[in-house]
Amino acid sequence: ILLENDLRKSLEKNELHLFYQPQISLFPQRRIGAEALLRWHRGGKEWISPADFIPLAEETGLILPIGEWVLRTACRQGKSWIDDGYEPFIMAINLSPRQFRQRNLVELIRTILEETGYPPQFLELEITEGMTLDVEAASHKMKQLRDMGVHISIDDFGTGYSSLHYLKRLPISRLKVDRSFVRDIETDLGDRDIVKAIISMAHNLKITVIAEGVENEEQLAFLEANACDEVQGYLFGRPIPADEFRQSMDAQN
Ligand code: G
Ligand code: G
Ligand code: MN
Ligand code: NA
Repeated sequence: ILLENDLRKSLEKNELHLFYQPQISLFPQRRIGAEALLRWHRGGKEWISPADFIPLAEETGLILPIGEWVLRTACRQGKSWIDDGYEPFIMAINLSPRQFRQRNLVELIRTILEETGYPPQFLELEITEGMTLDVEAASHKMKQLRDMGVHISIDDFGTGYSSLHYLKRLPISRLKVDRSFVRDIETDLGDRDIVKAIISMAHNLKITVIAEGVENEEQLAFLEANACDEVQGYLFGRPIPADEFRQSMDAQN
């Protein structure tokens, strides 16, 4: 109860923050995007991971105003970087199942894009596998977003109801290989085979593959050798606040 009330007030008290983590293409190696990751600075004291409050936000419906804040804040931030002369890159935003199912999602996104001036072709919505069970409804919604220029990716790929059927039917730009398959990729033959299979399947469907949770050079070498397109992980950068992210862009140029 306490947590719910606190969470409800987090928005008006400006306790929610977005951190940004770089996404890197491998051929050639360069920054092509950033994932916006939500953080709650509860009471201005402790930092709480979304893993610990998104479930509550989903249950209570608070995910809708919070999710709207995330979308607006990330697009506004992305636009300000573009206005400052940085080359545009993909801004990837996580959508929870309830958010994806919300009736006015397409209109909401259209409004936020217009309001912020953020270019739709640089927006990507990450959705997790489990939420696309109703392929018809999901497909209809994704196509409307796709028609606006917005990209859709499947997050945590491999952990949910992987179905080749929906991959083929949904307009998906990217698969994000879950970091649980990347963690032991140097030693676990099963994981190596799974990652190779995901990459070749995705490429057959003309879908780009990004591997999450890349932490060391050995993992990177395996992914490069197997033609993974892109990577994200601590090896290239942790999620950091917007001002630090900007500094990291300056350092690269
Ligand atoms: O950044 P971290 O590893 O703590 O994120 C934990 C989980 O929270 C991840 O599954 C991530 O997808 C999710 N998450 C991060 N930011 C958001 C957000 O803005 N909205 C939603 N729905 N989930 C998020
Ligand atoms: O579910 P989703 O893929 O959105 O979750 C992304 C989460 O993964 C973020 O919360 C981020 O903090 C975390 N993360 C990003 N890179 C790494 C990494 O290299 N190693 C680990 N262990 N976690 C990572
Ligand atoms: Mn994600
Ligand atoms: Na993930």
